Amino acid sequence: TKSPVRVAVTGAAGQIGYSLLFRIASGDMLGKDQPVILHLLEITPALKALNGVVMELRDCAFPLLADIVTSDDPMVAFKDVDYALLVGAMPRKAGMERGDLLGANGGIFKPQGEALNAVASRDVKVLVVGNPANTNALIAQQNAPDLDPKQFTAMVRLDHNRAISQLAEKTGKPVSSIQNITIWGNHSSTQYPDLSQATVDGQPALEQVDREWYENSYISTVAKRGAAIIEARGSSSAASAASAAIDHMRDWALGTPDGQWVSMGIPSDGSYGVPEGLIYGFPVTCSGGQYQIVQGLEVSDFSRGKMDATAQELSEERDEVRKLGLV
Ligand code: NAX
Repeated sequence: TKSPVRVAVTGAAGQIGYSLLFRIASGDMLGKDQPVILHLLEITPALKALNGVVMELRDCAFPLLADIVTSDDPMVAFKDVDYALLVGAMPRKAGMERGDLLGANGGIFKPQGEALNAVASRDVKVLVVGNPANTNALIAQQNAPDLDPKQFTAMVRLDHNRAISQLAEKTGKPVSSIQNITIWGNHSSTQYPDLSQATVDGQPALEQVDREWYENSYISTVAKRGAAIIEARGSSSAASAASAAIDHMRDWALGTPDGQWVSMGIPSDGSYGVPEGLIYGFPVTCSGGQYQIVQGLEVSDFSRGKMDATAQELSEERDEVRKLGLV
């Protein structure tokens, strides 16, 4: 049997945590043969609620759950962790400007980046879920100079999965028949869900839906799905966000299926004209615990415009956190 790996989750007493932890502990993320030790980080006032979650985790008697560590100190919670899912963040409150939001999150992701740098496994794989996810990932990364920048990623997988499900619904085909959708850019309303390479049952998706629907309905439905969930459910997406985080980490750690790609927010290496260093959604394949950008895809003028707009937003966010001295 394999020896346990250490998985940190921040914001562990929150809504996403309540779904995510049980899936990690049951083996959905790293495989049904991989024992895990959960390292759960919360702010001090939430430790009591976190203890309740820990009681439930123990009550599941998951065979793969080897141990649980809880703390309100990232230096304790991140000690020797192999994976870190940074979920806890400061939500945007009414009247908050982008600068205020980025500043508040800097107060979380700067010390967490420093703690990962100091105490995590040298091979730690980091996924930032907490919004604004791409720029929070950049802040953590820039404060962890001893780790490889490529170890820091942001979640656009929920958008990717939403894009699959919307196309499946439109074409009346199962989600399993759909391949090679890309979410380019920021996990925000400027994201670009791109169907130009997508296939349904092996046939080009854009030959099966009309262009007008794609440009004027599909893209905004995917980008605004989070708001639609809040409107319907009265709280933000949690189980689907947790499921996407599981998918992101599983594919990164265990690999993507042959001939298929997924979308991950990763540091740009300049591919597709995206400014280097931005944490930007790209099409990637994974194997051996590494991700690679899918190269050589044709980019239409329509795509170029959308890809540049979302890069522009991320550049502005980066300028803002530079001004705040966070990166
Ligand atoms: P909740 O408010 O239910 O939970 C957040 C938890 O984080 C709370 O328990 C809070 O005490 C904790 N927390 C706050 N600061 C912390 C810190 N410094 N260290 C450790 N824990 C801390 O939010 P939830 O619904 O779970 O969402 C979490 C984050 O995910 C939010 O920022 C949200 O915007 C973001 N999302 C990102 C998505 C994505 O696709 N990238 C989609 C879902 C979600 O909206």
